[in-house]
Amino acid sequence: MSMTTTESPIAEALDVEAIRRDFPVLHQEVHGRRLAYLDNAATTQKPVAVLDALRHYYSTDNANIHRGVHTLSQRATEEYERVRGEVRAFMNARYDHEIVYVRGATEAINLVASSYGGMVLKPGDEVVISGMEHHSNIVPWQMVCERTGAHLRVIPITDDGELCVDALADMLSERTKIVALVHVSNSLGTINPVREVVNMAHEAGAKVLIDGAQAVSHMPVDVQATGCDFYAFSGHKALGPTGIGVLYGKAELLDLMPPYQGGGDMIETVTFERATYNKLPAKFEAGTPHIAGAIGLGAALQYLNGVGLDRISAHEENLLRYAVERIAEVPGLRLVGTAREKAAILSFVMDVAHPHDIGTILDLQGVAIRTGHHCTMPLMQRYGLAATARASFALYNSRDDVDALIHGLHIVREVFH
Ligand code: C6P
Repeated sequence: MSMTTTESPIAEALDVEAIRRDFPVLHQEVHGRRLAYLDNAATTQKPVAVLDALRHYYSTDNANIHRGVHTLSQRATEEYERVRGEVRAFMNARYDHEIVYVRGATEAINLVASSYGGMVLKPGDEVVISGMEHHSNIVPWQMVCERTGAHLRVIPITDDGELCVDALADMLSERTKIVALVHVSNSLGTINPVREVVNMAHEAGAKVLIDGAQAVSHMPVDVQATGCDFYAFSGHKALGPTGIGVLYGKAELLDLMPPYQGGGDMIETVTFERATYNKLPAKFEAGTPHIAGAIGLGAALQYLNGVGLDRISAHEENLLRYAVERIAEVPGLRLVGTAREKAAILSFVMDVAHPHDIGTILDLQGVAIRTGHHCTMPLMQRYGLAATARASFALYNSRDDVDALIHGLHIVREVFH
């Protein structure tokens, strides 16, 4: 976003009040105040359509998939696979079998690090990540580097929280095998230039994984346009249930990769001597998956499509502008993360209060935010901080939520000043 005050006309078309009616959890008071839920980067709330899909599945179709000849099993299998096609369309992947169901972004990244990283990395090779990664996109790479003798290198970031693309250019070489980058930073809100990074990495012969945990449900995502090799996201941050997520991988890479886990469904034949593996995507889906979760995720993506990702993105951009403008009224408050391209996530610190105290006082005002290191400890060290307070927005947030946040922050000042 660029920080001007003009409203996008597209966003005006988004009927937030109607959207809010679809989210039952928002209609409650917390400590006697209207709930302002601003912790969407941690997890989003679920619309009735998702709750209904879960209830419907368990009430009418519940069965294990890919196994039974009976009607319920066939129905469950059909639904599970139908949603795979919906996820494919949602991300604009080429084939359904490029969509692997996983538990969430964390598992998706672990799968790629362990399977693809374990397959290609040799001593002296390099994996490149950025200075704003979530622990989920750091630790799996540390683990595979330790196993293979490869090195982990980190693209620095500017004081504003932007990726130093020039530094990346200097870093890339024939030793670089993988670049793993967050699409939208959960702590700073920075939107990274993923297409540019993919092009640069591909020129150097490296593959690229994008951690899309904070992008999906806030902006359109097109894996073919981005050109990335892998893309990871979690259902629960995109209006869907917890315990379900997606790994997109280019078919030719997934085909080459060894399985991540062994068990039922991922095999073709098994003897005590050896096993042969199933074709994609079953090769990566060992055991009974989160069938209901996949069906709930399908309902969530349908809901997002119904509202329109462009409109959601424009709405959140307007909210961010308004929030940035209003938060400047609070004395002694400093924003952490002021990149030019920024999603609706506001991290901040205050001179008078620790982030945890800010979070506690805001909670008493009905305002839910997250405080802490947000699973980005190296990033916090980069800024010399132990923690920030973070307000993160979604499609159902309105200016009333921003006003409640600002009101609460003035109370924080009164209490601690
Ligand atoms: N960030 C937050 O409050 P899982 O836990 O697998 O659903 O998502 C992990 C993850 C990966 N990448 C990014 C950029 C993320 O933001 C997250 C989760 C939450 O910021 C919980 S720490």
